[in-house]
Amino acid sequence: MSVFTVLNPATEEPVTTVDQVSLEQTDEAIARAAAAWPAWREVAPGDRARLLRAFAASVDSHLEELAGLEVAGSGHPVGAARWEAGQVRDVLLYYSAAPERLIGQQIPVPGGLNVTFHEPLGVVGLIVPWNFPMPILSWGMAPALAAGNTVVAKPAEATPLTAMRIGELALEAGLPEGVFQVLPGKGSVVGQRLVDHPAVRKIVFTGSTEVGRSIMAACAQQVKRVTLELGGKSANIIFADCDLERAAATAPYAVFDNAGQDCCSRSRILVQRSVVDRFMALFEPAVRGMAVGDPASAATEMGPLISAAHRDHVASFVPSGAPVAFRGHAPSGKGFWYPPTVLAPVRPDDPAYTEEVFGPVVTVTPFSDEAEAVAVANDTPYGLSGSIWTSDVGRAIRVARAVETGNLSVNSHSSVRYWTPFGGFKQSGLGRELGPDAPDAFTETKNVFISTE
Ligand code: TAP
Repeated sequence: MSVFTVLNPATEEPVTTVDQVSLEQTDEAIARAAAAWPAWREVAPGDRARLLRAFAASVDSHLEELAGLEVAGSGHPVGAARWEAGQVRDVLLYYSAAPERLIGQQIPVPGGLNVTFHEPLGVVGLIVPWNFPMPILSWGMAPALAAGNTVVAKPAEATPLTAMRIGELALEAGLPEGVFQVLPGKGSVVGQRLVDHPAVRKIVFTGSTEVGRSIMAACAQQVKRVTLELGGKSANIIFADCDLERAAATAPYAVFDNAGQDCCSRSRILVQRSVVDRFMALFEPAVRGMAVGDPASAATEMGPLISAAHRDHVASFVPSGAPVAFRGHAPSGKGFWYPPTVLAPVRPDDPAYTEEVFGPVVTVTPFSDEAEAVAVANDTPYGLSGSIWTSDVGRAIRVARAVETGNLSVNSHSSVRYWTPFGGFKQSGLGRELGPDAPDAFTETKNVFISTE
């Protein structure tokens, strides 16, 4: 059996070791999930709702433990980690209302009527990345369970600890054996088997566009349902007529949150030319003032990167001679630290400007007018997120409609709420998660004609 050593990204010290699930064990888990499904789909809606609420309560009473695991195993600042554990509770509670609302339609037709049912799919495979181990797990798990499916989840190899604990909490809360299982292991073994196994009826994948593309191709072999949440290269568009102080003060959090390891990171700041100098003068102290350091400290705003290899990857976007306008600070010594870094002016073919860095590196690019801002924002294969700063309501709506992304905020740096739909345009993904309709994506609509003749 292979074993993975989880490292604390802030200290490089081992946290614990985790036994990796093998191919055979993956097959056994899928068989357990398939065996558990007929009984789970028959649980009365009110009882399924009660079990999900008990699961939420169990998460709630272990928030500090879960947050502590994410601080140690992923390097997330403790304030963020507490919020992430709270998100698991809240998403479970939100979707605990769904079992009693999976209602169909009745459609009068000549000679009778048709009724529709939302039928659960069966076993759902959930593949989770390392950047937000808890929230992204819950976004797939909660609506899939609520809709009457059983779930087999694979956390990222590097960050399995919170998902494994959440799997235990599900059992402690009373979810039957086999309904929700967590399999720590490699993507190439466990993840690939979930994709290839015919008993797994849907894959929910969050991760890189490259792996997402191969998963979509593999799912096509069995016409398997798939939701893809992939990469991003989002724009933070700042017009001259906005509250520039607020835009500059919040811009660091729009890109350096979670050390930039965020698919929604606004890693391209586009600023109207007439206010670029003033924006940079306001942005610089905001970046230098970010509290980067010990994730266990409540005052910390940004922690380390996930691994040494990822730090090397991020650093490769800032070679010597790169146009560094200014930088924040980062601790020296042990830990996978990288300072918040602002690049300007950047060439349009600079990889830091065109590719997803997934680290605390942002570019600043001027634009002349609204049309140019939209064209530049859309000049990317991605389309996940973005922000628009302006005091002109008409412009805010015009630009929001014109920018090809799934999730935008106006005069705010954040746009993700679990009760609103989330997902990408273009190569940022396929399908939507969250929001009131999410359970429907874990069902098939069945249409039945009933003769009255
Ligand atoms: P990936 O390398 O794509 O890994 C994501 C998950 O897929 C991991 O659990 C990984 O396992 C697994 N995996 C790898 N190869 C696989 C295969 N052949 N078959 C099945 N599963 C496989 O991404 P990452 O580096 O962890 O995450 C960063 C990326 O995720 C970024 O591009 C980011 O933008 C994106 N992301 C998107 C969103 C949304 S909601 N759109 C949210 C967060 C992150 P291992 O752990 O073994 O590698």
